[in-house]
Amino acid sequence: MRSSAEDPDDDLTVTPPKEWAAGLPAVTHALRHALGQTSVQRTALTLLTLNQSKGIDCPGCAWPEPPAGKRHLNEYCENGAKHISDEATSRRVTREFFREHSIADLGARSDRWLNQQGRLTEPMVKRPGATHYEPLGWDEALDLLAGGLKSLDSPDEALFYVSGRLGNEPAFLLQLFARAFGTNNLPDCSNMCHESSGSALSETLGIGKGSVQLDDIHQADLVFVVGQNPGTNHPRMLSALEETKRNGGHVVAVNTLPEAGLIRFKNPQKARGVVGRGTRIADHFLHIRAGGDLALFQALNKLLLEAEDAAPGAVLDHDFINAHTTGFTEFAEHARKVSWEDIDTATGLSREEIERVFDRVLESRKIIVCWAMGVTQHKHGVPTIREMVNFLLARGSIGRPGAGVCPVRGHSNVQGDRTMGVWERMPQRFLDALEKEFGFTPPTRHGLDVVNAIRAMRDGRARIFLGVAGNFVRATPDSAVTEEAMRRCALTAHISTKLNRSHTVCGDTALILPTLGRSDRDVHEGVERFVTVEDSMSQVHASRGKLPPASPDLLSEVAIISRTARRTLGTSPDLPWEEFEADYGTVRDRISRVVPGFEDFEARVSRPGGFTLPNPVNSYVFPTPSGKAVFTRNDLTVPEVPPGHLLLQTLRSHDQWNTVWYAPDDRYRGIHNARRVVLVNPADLDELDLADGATVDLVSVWHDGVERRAEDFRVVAYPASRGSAAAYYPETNVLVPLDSVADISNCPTSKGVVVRLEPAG
Ligand SMILES: Nc1nc2c(c(=O)[nH]1)N[C@H]1C(S)=C(S)[C@@H](COP(=O)(O)OP(=O)(O)OC[C@H]3O[C@@H](n4cnc5c(=O)[nH]c(N)nc54)[C@H](O)[C@@H]3O)O[C@H]1N2
Ligand SMILES: Nc1nc2c(c(=O)[nH]1)N[C@H]1C(S)=C(S)[C@@H](COP(=O)(O)OP(=O)(O)OC[C@H]3O[C@@H](n4cnc5c(=O)[nH]c(N)nc54)[C@H](O)[C@@H]3O)O[C@H]1N2
Ligand code: SF4
Ligand SMILES: [Mo]
Repeated sequence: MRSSAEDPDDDLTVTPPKEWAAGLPAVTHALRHALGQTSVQRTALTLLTLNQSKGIDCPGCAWPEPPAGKRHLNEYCENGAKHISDEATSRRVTREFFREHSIADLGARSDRWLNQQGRLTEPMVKRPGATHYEPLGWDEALDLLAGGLKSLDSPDEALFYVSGRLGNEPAFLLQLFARAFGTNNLPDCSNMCHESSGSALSETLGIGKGSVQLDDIHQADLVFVVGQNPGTNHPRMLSALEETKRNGGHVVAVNTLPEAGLIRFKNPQKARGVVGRGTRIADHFLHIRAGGDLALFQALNKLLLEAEDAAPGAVLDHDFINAHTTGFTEFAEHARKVSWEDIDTATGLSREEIERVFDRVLESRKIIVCWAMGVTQHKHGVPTIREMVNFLLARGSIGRPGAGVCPVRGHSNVQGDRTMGVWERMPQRFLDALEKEFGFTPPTRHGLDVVNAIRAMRDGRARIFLGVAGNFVRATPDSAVTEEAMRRCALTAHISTKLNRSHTVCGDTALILPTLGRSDRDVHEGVERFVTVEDSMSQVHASRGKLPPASPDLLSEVAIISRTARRTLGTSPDLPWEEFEADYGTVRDRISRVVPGFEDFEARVSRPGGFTLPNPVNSYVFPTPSGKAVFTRNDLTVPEVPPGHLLLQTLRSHDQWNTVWYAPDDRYRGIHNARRVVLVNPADLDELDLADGATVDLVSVWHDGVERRAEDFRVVAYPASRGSAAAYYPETNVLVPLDSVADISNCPTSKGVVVRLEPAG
C-alpha cells in the first residue's frame, strides 16, 4: 500500500531527537491545532472543562487526574488538547459529501484525510451493489440492523466490537444486548492492547488490573517505566514522575528507543518547567534489545537471590513470601539457573549496567513497575509480565503504599469497558449476576476475540459486524486479510463520531450510525446527562459534554444500542430498553447490582472526582484459586531474527491518535513531514549495506510463506537498539501476520515483526 496522493510523503526532514518533552512549545502547538479545527469559543469551552470534576473526561488516554481539590485550571496536556479539539471540530460530513464521493474514492484516501472531513451528521447506508452511501432515517437504519441480526442462523454469527472510547453505561448495555441475544462475541481493542497484562495479572495476583494509585507513584522509592513512551502517549504521567523525583525517588526507563519524555521533562504547569531545562526523569536508561525485558527481569531476580544468599534475611521479604505467596521454591530454582550469556544476548545490556540498576533496587523498599505496549505486544508478553510480578513479590513490593503493578492503559475507558463485562470470556460469577438481575441465562461458551473474529469473518462463520467506536480494519493486523474478511460480511455497521477507513470496507449492506462524542452535550427532555469512565488506576468518575451536538440528528451511544436491542429482542419487563435510554441512572442502578464495587453507584459518582474501586491486592487478598499470589517460572525466550533481518516494532508518532494521524510529524523524535519512515541503528544500516535516507520496502517474514510488503519507506539512522527497527502504525499493520500472536493472551505481536529491508525497485 502506498501513501495517497493528497499526503505527499517525500518531504522528509530529520532533526536531532529532542531530549525533553512538554513545556511551552508543546502547549502552543496544541492550541494551534485546536484553533485550526474549530472556533476560539468552542476551543475555550472544551479546554477549560477538560478533566475538571464537572467537565469532560479527556479521551486522550487513561492516565488518572489528581483528586478533585488538587487539580490545576489547565489539567490537560498537549495531546489531550489535540484529541478533544479534533472531536470538537466545526467541520461536518454531510449527505452531499457522500453523494460526491464514492466508497471507492473514500477508500483511496488517507486516514488523515478521512478524519479531517469532520463530524458525521446523519445515518447513512450502503445498499447491496451500491457504489455510494445514501442517507436514511434512524428507524429504517436500526430496523435494518435488527432485521439482519434476527435473520442469522445462530447468534454466534454476530460480532460486537468495542473500542475503549465507549463510556461505562453504553458498554454495559452493549454486553447485555449481546448476551441476551445469545453470544459472547465481544472482541475489543483491549485484545490488541493490554490483554497480555490482564492474562498475566489475573493468573499471578487474581485481578487483571493495576494495583497503584497516583499517590503511590509519588511516594515510590523506585519506578520502572518499561516499553512505554509517556512523553507522547501519557504526557501527564511525567508530572507524576517529577513528583516521585522531588520526593527522593528514582526512575529507571527501559526502552529500545531513547524517548524524549523519559530523559527530560518540562512541566508546562510550572514556571520552572517552562523556562528551565526541566527535570531529568530517568536516573537510569536501559537501552534494551527488542523483546529483552523478560531476560532483564530474570537477571534482576537472579541477582536478588544471590544477594539474599550473601546476606540472608536482608534482601527478600520472607514474611510476605511465606504468608501470601505460592511457588517461590520452583521460581527460585529456575531463576538461579539463568546464564549471563543468555541475558547478554537477549538484552544487549552489560552486566555492569544491570548491576547498577540492581544496586538501586537494593536501596528501595517501595518499587513500582509501569509498562505498556513495548511489553504486551510481544510473543512472550505474558511471561515477561509474570516475571515482573515475580520481581515485585520477591521484594514484598505488592500491596503496600508506594509499591505495586501499573499497566498503563491506553484508551480513556478501556479498563471500564472490561469492568462492565465487555470481554469474550467473562467469568461465570459475572454471568450469574446478569442472570439474577435480568432473568435470562447468558451463554457460557466463550466468544471470539479480535484475532478469532477476523478468522470467523474470513471463513464465513461470522456474518454481521457491529463496531462501537474504534476503527477495526485499521487497528487490526494483516490489513489485506482483515479487509477481505470484513467484505465477506452480509452487514457491517459502525457507531462512530468521525469518518475512518472501516466505513470504506463494507459488507453487502453497510451502515454508518453517527453518535455524540465526549464533548457533545447530551440532553433529554431538558435534563443534561452524563456517562462515567474508569481510568488506569480504577477511579470511576463522570464525563459531561459541554458543546452543542455536532448535528441535531445524532443519537447517544446508549440510545443507539437500546433502540437496536429493543428492535431485535422486543420489550420485556426484565429488559426495559426504553427506560435505559430515557434515564442513564436506571442503567447505573443495574450496574450497581451486577458489578462488584459499584454499590451506591449514582450517589458516589455524583461527588466531585467520583470514587476508587477497591483492589483486594492492597489488603493482601489475592483472588487466585489458592488465595495467594503466585510465583511463576518462565522459560527465557528471545525473538528469533534470522541474519539480514530486523525485529520491527509498529508504534505511535507524536501527532497521531491510534489509527488517526493529525500531521506527518513526530517532533520529539525529530521526524518531520513524513510517516513512511523506518528508524534503524546506524551500525545495523552498515551491516545491511543501506544508506541513511535510502528508500526501501519492508517485507515481513512468516512461516506461511505469504509475502507481506509495505512499500516506499525512507530509512532514518536513529539510536534504535541493535537489531530492531521502528515504524508507525497503522501503515505497517499490513506486515503483522494474523497468526503472529502473543502466547496465552492472543494479542497481535505488533512490537515483534521480523522484516527485511529491500531497496525499493
Ligand atoms: N498521543 C497519543 N496518546 C495515546 C495514544 C495515541 O495513539 N496517541 N494511544 C493510546 C493507547 S490505545 C495506548 S495502548 C497507549 C500506548 O502507549 P505506548 O505503549 O507508549 O505506545 P507505543 O507508541 O506503541 O510505544 C511503545 C513504546 O515501547 C517501546 N518498545 C518497543 N518494543 C520494546 C521492547 O521490546 N522493550 C522495551 N523495553 N521497549 C520497547 C517503544 O520504543 C515505545 O517507546 O497510548 C495511549 N495514548
Ligand atoms: N500495528 C499496531 N496495531 C495496533 C497497535 C500498535 O501499537 N501497532 N495498537 C493497538 C492498540 S493498543 C489499540 S487500543 C487499537 C486501537 O484501535 P481502535 O480503538 O479500534 O481505533 P481508534 O483509532 O482509537 O478509533 C478511532 C475511531 O473511533 C471513533 N470514535 C472516536 N471517539 C468516539 C466516541 O466517543 N464514540 C464513538 N462511537 N466513536 C468514536 C472515530 O470514528 C474514530 O475514527 O489499535 C491496536 N493496533
Ligand atoms: S495525560 Fe492523557 S488523559 Fe491526561 S490530559 Fe494528557 S492525553 Fe488527556
Ligand atoms: Mo491501546
